[in-house]
Order: sequence, then structure tokens, then C-alpha cells
Amino acid sequence: MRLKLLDDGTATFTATGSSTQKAETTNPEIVFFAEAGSAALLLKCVNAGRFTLTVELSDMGNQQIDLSPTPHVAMVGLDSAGKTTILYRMKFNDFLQAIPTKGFNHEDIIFGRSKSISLGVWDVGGQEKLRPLWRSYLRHMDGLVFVVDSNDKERLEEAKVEFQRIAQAPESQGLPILVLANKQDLPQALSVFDVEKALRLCELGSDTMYHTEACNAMDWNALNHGLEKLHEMILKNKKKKRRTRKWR
Ligand SMILES: Nc1nc2c(ncn2[C@@H]2O[C@H](COP(=O)(O)OP(=O)(O)OP(=O)(O)O)[C@@H](O)[C@H]2O)c(=O)[nH]1
Ligand SMILES: [Mg+2]
Repeated sequence: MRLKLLDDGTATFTATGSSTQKAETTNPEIVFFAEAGSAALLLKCVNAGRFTLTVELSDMGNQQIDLSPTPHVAMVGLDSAGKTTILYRMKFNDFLQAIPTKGFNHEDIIFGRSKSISLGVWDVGGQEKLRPLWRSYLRHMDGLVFVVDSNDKERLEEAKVEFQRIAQAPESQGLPILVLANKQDLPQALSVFDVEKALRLCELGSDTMYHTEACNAMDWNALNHGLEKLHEMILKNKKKKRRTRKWR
């Protein structure tokens, strides 16, 4: 089985007895592997558009490389926090009046200063009866977005309980977290500092990467900045995981 990196940033890999498959790669280490001429690759699994390769390298042991074209994140938070409005702002660059989400919405969004970053976003309904389902969405995710209505002081305690519950769930361990302190356009909105304090972000384990962004659902620049930070953390996390595996 061989992996070949093409000029357009995609990679082809050929499995014995199967046709050539093509996957986008944003993984800089693939360049390294290809340049190192290490072509002993085993296609481990291909499911739901996700590609994982096990790479056998004589000097480094086995490594798994995620060739998924797009990292995936779950976006949760109390009902009416603004999740769906944010999702459609980033997807369609427009304001769409959302109705309460009964299940989930899924969109791939493209952002970044040069519109070069893509992220699959799973926006899960926040009504009380739907919250027990949040955890099940986290299983194959690369990150977590928690949206808070910064103006809704009465429900901040409830937001904290739900935030801590999802952040402490086994499925979230190690996932980078982006907190969107939404609805900053409203006059009573709490600052990032107060939102972080209210959610007790300081109680997250020292190995959990997180970032809080003040935004409103129409503020493309703030949303873009927050999502860029999340994307950076996801890439860092993937690198860290690979390094840990390497030394095991
Ligand atoms: N003023 C203001 N209103 C917002 C903002 N973001 C969302 N809203 C409004 O808040 C309401 C709820 O927004 P949704 O996007 O449906 O909230 P949600 O988090 O998806 O809610 P569920 O689907 O029930 O979990 C809508 O009326 C939005 O227009 C914001 O930044 N500022
Ligand atoms: Mg919604």
C-alpha cells in the first residue's frame, strides 16, 4: 500500500486489490512520511468519510494518522443559547431565524482568514430532555463547543451544571473546548471573565485546552476567531496524541 502526496495538498493511497482512494489532508506530518519514503501503510478503517491509516515505520514503530479531511465538533449549550443561529451564520453568512432544535443540525463550515479551514459542526438541541443525548455525539468528535447566553443570568447556574457535566464526561476527556459567550450585543451581557468564572472553567483539568470567545451570533469576526482557536487546539491535540503513541 502506498501513499503519495500530490501538489494540490491531497493524498492518494492505494490498497492491494482495491482501487485508488483519494483523501484531503491537512496533516503536515504526511509530507514528512511521504518525503521519508515510508510507503508501508495499512488502511485501517474507512467509515463515515473518516480515514485512519496505520503507518509502519522501521525506526518509529506503528503510528496512526488521521487523514479525515475535516475535524468534527459537537456544539451544545442550553436551549436558546444561540447555537443554530451561529451555525447558520457561519454556513450561509446570513441571519436565519432558528426554531428550537429537536434533534441536531449538521453542517460543514468553511472559515479562516483565507477561508481555508473546514469543520464539521454537529449542533445538538439544548432542551432539557435532549441534554442526556449530548454525550453520545461526543464519541467521534475532535472538539467541543459550548454556547452560553451571556445575557441570561438567571440560567447561568444551570449552564454551569450542564457545562461541568459534559466537560467531565468520559467522552470529552482530552477534547479541546471552545466556550462561546454569546449575545454580547445585549446590554446586560456578562464579560468573558464573568462567564468563565460562572462556568468554573478553572476547574477543568490542566491537560484540557480551552478558549473563551465573546461574540454575538452576527459577529462573523469573533466567531471566526473563536473557531480558528479551536481548530489550532484540535491540531495541537492530534500532534500530542501522536507523540504519546510514539513513545508508548
Ligand atoms: N440578541 C441576540 N439574540 C440571539 C443571538 N444568538 C441567537 N439569538 C436569538 O436567540 C434565540 C434562540 O436562538 P437559537 O439559535 O435557536 O438557539 P439554540 O441554542 O439553537 O436553541 P435550541 O435549538 O433550543 O437548543 C433566537 O431568537 C435567536 O435569534 C445573539 O447573539 N444576540
Ligand atoms: Mg438550535
